[in-house]
Amino acid sequence: PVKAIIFDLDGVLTDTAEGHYQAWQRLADELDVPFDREKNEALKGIDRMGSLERILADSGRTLTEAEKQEAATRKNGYYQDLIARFSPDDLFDGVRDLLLAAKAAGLKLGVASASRNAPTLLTRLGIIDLFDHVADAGAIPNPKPAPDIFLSVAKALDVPPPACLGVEDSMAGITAIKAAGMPALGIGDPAILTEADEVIGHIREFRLDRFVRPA
Ligand code: B16
Ligand code: MG
Repeated sequence: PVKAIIFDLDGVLTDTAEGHYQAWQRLADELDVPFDREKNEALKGIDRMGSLERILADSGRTLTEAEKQEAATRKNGYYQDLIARFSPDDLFDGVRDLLLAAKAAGLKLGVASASRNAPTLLTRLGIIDLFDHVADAGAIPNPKPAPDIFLSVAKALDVPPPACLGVEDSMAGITAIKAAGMPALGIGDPAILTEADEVIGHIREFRLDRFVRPA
């Protein structure tokens, strides 16, 4: 039985996946390198510098280390402008009730987001206090699709990985969850999230009673 739920943030609890896409698209246009929504799909869950490196690799364009740092910082500025006005209204439907119901059922709750903006965003969304642990993305050795971030949250929650349900919207994230030895619930398109144990279209379709025993 599931004793903890470890949530991804962007694209699972709120619609920042679109904000990340728009910020990368703007940067790519400025750098004059090809980018589109399809390429963006493979960047979901990938950390900031890893994402930039993939965009550049696809284009054959090379930047110096200093130029890369500048470009990544510029993208983050565009992204932060987009999330500056986020409030509890920006939570996806059903998220708050789901978190409260999971806590009432005695589950531990964690966040495994690759985003260095995660704590700020969770605070703006008004839900940071509902989590027992939020991963510090900057302190995780290997980024998604490596299992490290999910394993570190499981450890902090003191729950064995097989009893942690991982919830993700990205291919890299589902791979990370499975590599951590956890059941994976995908949010999105089953044709894309093929490694997930189960896929639902939206977090509002999450049925807690499927994973926990009734009290
Ligand atoms: P930042 P998640 C990920 O968050 C996003 O999916 C990904 O698009 C982004 O590049 C990454 O965070 C890093 O975010 O630039 O804010 O540090 O889906 O793991 O919650
Ligand atoms: Mg995500």
